[in-house]
Amino acid sequence: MQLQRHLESAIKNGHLPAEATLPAERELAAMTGLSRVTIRKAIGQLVEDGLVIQRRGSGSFVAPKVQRMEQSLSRLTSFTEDMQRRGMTSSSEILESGTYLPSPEEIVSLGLASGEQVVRIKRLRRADGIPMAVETSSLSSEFLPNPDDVVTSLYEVLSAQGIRPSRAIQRISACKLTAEQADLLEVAEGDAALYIDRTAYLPSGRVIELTAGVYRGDIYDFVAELRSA
Ligand code: 16G
Repeated sequence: MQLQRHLESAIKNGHLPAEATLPAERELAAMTGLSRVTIRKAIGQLVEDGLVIQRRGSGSFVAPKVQRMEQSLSRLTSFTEDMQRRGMTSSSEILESGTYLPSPEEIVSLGLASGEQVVRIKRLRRADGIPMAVETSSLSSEFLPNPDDVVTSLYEVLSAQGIRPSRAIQRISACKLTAEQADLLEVAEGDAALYIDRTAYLPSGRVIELTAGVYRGDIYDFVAELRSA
C-alpha cells in the first residue's frame, strides 16, 4: 500500500509524468526490497484506478493526460469532424463488422422491409491515439452494402453517396464501464461513462443510422444551448 501511495502521489504531482514508463517489476523489487508479488499488487491497483496502463510486451506506463472536451448537442456532426475541429486526428479500430439478419428492434427503428439485412460496425474511436468511445452502428445494407468501406469515418462514406443524415435524436444516460469497455478505453472497470444512442434521419424522414456508444466520462462534457421561447 505504501508503494502504491508513493507511486500515486508521484503521478499526481508530476514527478512521474504522463506516459512515463514505470521501472520493470524486478527493478522495483530491487529498488524497494519488496517482493515481486507485492509490487504486482501495487501496480495492479494503480491500473484499476486508471492511473497506470499495462500493455502486453511493453510494460507499465503512466496513463496519458487527457483534457476534458466540450461537445455541442445542437449540431449534427461526426466524430471525425468533432476531432478535426479540435486539431486532433480521429481513427477507428474496427472491433466487429459485417452484414447480419436484423434484430426486431433494428427492423422497427430502421424501418426495414422484410428480407432486408443490416450492417453493424463496432468501433473503438480514438483521437490522436487516445481512446474516447466505443460505438456500434447499425444501418440498412441498402445504404451501406459493404461495411469494409468504412475505414475511418462513417459519415464520410455516407456523404460520398449523398446520404448524410440531416437530423438526429440523441438520448444520453449514465452508465458504468464493463471490464471489456474499460479495457478498450484504457480506464478502470466501473468508471462512470456516458451511454449515448443516436437515431439519425435522412431529409426524407427515413432512419439511416442507429448508433449506441459509451463515451469516457472523464473526457466528455456534452453541452446544450438553451433559449427562451
Ligand atoms: C458520432 C455520433 C455517431 C456517428 C459518428 C460518425 C455521437 C454521440 N455519435 O460519434 O452516431 O455514427 O459520429 O462519425 O456523437 P464518423 O463519421 O467519424 O464515423
